Amino acid sequence: LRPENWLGSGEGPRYVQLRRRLIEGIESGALPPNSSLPPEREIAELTELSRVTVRKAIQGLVREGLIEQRQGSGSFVREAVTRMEQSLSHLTSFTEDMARRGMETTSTWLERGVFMASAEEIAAFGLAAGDNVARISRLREAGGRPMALERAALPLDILPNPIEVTTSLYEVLDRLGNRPVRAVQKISAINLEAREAALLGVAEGAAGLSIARTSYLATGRVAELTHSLYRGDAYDFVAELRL
Ligand code: 16G
Repeated sequence: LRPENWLGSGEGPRYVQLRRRLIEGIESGALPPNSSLPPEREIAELTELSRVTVRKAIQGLVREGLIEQRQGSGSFVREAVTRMEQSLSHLTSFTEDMARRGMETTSTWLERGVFMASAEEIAAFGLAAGDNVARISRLREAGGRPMALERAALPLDILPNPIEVTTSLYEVLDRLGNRPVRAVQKISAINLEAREAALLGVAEGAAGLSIARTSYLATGRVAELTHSLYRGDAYDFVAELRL
C-alpha cells in the first residue's frame, strides 16, 4: 500500500477516504503490525491533503487503537492484541487464569507495604480511623504484555506481611489459610487517564474496565478489596446465566 494510493476513488470527504484506506491496509495485512507510517508531512504531500486533515485521520485511528505513536519515532501499526475471555463464574486469581492459558505472569510493583487505611477500606473491613492495612499495587503483565493495573488492600491479620507476595497474592493467602471463597465484583466502563494508559501501553483516553472486587472468607469476613483497571482491548468477561 503506497502512500500515493492512500486516497481511493471512494465516497465521502477526503479525510474519511484516507482513514478508510488505512483501515483497509491494516485489515488486509498490506500495512502489517509494527510497520511504520511515513511522516504526516509526507502523507500530506502525496495525498494533497492538509497536515491538519492527515493528523485528524491518524489521531482517530490512534484513539481506536489501530495505530500507536511512539515518542520520537512516529506512527506504527499496532500489533493486534488477542482478546482474552475471562469467566465471571469462578473465583480465580490472575496467576491461575494466565497459567491455564499457558502464559507466564510478571508484576511491576508500584506499592507494597503497610499503609493507613482509607475511608473505603475502614468501611469495608470494619476498622477504626488510623488503623493500618496491607496494600499491594502492581502492573500485571502476561506473556510480556501489560494487562491490568491492580491495587489490593487486606486487613493486616489476613495478610500480615505484604512483602511476602512476590507473585501470587492468592497463593500466599492459601498458604496462610485465608483464601477467599466468595467475591462480589462490580465492573464499570472508563477512559484511562494519562498515567494509567502509559503503564498499560495504550493511548490516553483508551477504553478500560474498572473492576472492584470485594472477597470474603468462609466465615463471611471481608478479606480483600481490590480495584483493577483492565485494558478494554484485551478482555471479554463472560458470565453464564441460567433460568
Ligand atoms: C485477580 C482479581 C484480584 C485478585 C488477584 C489475585 C479480578 C478483577 N481481580 O486479578 O481481585 O487480587 O486476581 O491474583 O479478577 P494473584 O493471586 O495472581 O496475585
